[in-house]
Amino acid sequence: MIEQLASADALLVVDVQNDFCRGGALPVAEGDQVVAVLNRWIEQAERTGATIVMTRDWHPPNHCSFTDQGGPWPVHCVAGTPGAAYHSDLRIPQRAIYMDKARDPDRESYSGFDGTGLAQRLRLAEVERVWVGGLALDYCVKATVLDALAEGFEVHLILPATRPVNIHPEDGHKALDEMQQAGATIERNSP
Ligand code: VGL
Ligand code: ZN
Repeated sequence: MIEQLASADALLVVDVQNDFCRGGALPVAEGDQVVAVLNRWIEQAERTGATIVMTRDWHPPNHCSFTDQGGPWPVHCVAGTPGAAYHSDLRIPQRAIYMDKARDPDRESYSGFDGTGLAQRLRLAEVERVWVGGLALDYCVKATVLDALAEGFEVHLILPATRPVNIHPEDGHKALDEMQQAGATIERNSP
């Protein structure tokens, strides 16, 4: 891991939900494996007073991203359903910014920063660096990392804490390249 998370750090836990894990509607290969890694980061953030942000993909039943609405994805993460719940082994911190996103039926939204006011909240908390993990690397994690950079944060992607959907086999690698080009640091090691 890094030296130690501190109060100027935020941990962003992106969409660790049943539908993106084994047996879910839009499963990411090895998606479950991010849980144990992220739990260790969450515990450290709780201990050190770092800001924790927990996001969920939280769609209405008629969301435009669903194939039956002409979109690219099977029905997934419908608000309030078991598939939209956090993975049952994920540590749910008492003190965190909880954020449910992509709730507008007519708009796709992959980034935790998109229309949520998250950047402002992090600035109010005097956050300078963000550490990002979760699902999926090539969609919501990538979009969140790129927006965090655009908002001026120092961004670290925790590689062992994320997995790609890989609709195309190289998508995960391309996403990493893109994030690195944009200024993110890829952390290949993690407790
Ligand atoms: C996501 C596809 C569709 C994600 C959300 O969380 O990465 N991917 N909706
Ligand atoms: Zn979605």
